[in-house]
Amino acid sequence: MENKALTTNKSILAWLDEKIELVKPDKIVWIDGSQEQIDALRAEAVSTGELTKLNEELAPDCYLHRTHPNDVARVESRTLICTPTKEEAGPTNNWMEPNACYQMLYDIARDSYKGRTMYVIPYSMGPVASPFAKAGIEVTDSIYVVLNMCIMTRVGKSVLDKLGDSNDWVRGLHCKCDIDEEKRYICQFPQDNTIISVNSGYGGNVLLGKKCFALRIASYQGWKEGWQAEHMLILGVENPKGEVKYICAAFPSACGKTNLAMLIPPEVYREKGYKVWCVGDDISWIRKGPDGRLYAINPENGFFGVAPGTNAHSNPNALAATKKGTIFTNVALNLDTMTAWWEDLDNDPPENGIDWLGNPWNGKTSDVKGAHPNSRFTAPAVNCPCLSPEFENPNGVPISAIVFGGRRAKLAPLVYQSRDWNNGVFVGSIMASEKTAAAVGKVGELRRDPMAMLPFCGYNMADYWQHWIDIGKTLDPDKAPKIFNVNWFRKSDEGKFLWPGFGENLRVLEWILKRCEGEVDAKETAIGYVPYAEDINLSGIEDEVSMDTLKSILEVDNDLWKEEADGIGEFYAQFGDKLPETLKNELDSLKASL
Ligand code: GTP
Ligand code: SPV
Ligand code: MN
Repeated sequence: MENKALTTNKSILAWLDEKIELVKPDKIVWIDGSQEQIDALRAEAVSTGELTKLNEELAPDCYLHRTHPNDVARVESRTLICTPTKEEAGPTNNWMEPNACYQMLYDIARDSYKGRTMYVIPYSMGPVASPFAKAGIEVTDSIYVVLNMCIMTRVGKSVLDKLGDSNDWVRGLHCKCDIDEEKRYICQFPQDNTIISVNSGYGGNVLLGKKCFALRIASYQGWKEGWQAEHMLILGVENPKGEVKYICAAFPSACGKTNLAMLIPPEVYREKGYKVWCVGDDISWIRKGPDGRLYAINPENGFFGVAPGTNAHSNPNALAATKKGTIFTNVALNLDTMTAWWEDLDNDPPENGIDWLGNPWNGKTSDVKGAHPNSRFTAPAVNCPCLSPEFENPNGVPISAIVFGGRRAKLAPLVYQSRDWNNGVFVGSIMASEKTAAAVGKVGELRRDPMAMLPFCGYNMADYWQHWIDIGKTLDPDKAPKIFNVNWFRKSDEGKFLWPGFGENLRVLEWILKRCEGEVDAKETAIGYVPYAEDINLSGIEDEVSMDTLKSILEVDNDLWKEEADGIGEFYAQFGDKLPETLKNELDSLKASL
């Protein structure tokens, strides 16, 4: 199905010629995003076994894919930021000198498309017509990547038409090679607008529009251009008067963004007329609008969500989003119904199944998991029943509150508010969270993950913090979003979650929005403003959460926080002189108040 180039843009064609010369594909296919082309690619992938077609009646246009067992999550240890100097990448990124890195990658990629097809995907991050939107070209030898990109981004000729002859587009080269984990590299070259990913076929490593572009490259672009790319969901809370207020929230990978973004209000809220609208579940691009407020768009067009734990109670909207046109990666397959299954989907695992490794699997008797803990669905945003009417708004939505949060069994209270913008930047910078299956490594270990951006910041984290502080200086304090921190994951000494979470988190969002409107008082503590327990609405969950439990998870334990402050000091120390003075002062004043 070889076809003609979709553009005459010289910078694109010249770059492509070089890449063709390097990887030597048998043929070249430009992706126009048309339904006919997508159908043909699906059929081809099914014929080679790359995809398994699911039950057309129960799961129309849905497919299953299994990646190599050594290739099931992002690999942070092999993700590099290639800036001319190591200092530009900073102490929290892996770094390699760009020329040496290009040489290494070219040696790996050379001739790797022999016998394969090169797919050229022109895509836009953001609605094509949006002034926030940015174009990219991803070249890949994987149909799975093409089909995922067609869900996750806006693909096709309109992107190229908008770009015209411009050189302002992000270059992305993906080569599956042999899925050799010893030669797997995910490399960003921020100064060159370039991404090269080799020897992986998994999600965040290969859907180059997502973490590589929309966060690592875009965070760098935002720094240079005066805006921000963040690992944040965007949701709208509609009150009974029909007013909608928008919140951005940054939680580390697999810490509840998709769940919060699509939450269904508890019954007591639904009865009053509250609604929640999802604008995005993973990435926000944020900039100041003409009225001086911050506006956010979701640069993506779909959801690459964690499957395990998604069910009719925890997240019915996400589940509904996966009912058609969805690609499931590394979940279990029910051979009797030809549908996808994962842990906690329901209490009825397949007897006659195949697990994520491709082995026969009886979910009723087996004690191994059917789906990988980081198995995912790729679902079109339009499928989501609570998708915001503002989803396609080219100018984005105005942000009232920014919320940081992590997974912490102890210490961090259910919610607290920072004193002002700079104190809020401090609160984001000291985030810590227990590691999850979203990245290769030990699950459960606590680590610092500032603004949930540790794996995604395309430049020195100290410069990134200074950028946050500088953005704050441009905002009128009355118009700047208020900054909060939440923790849904406090546990009892027996290891039980103390807060019910999920839909019930709206109770905390309500307090946050009331604070933004100055409608509720708060208690000042050493770390910031904490709710009075009576101000968190427990109506309908009194049996689940006693007043004592609520008080315990709102408590600020100064002794524990003193230890924490020492840990923050150690973390900050690696940034040396680059640590913004503002953050050093914030830490000093935290220590003083403790
Ligand atoms: P990425 O897509 O990796 O960036 O992750 P995400 O932040 O969108 O994570 P997601 O919403 O998919 O959450 C993943 C995990 O968090 C699942 O195991 C959920 O069950 C769990 N989770 C989400 N919200 C809550 C909550 O409010 N309370 C508790 N206890 N668990 C939650
Ligand atoms: C994350 O890990 O934060 C994700 C999934 O959202 S991935 O696209 O693989 O990065
Ligand atoms: Mn994410």
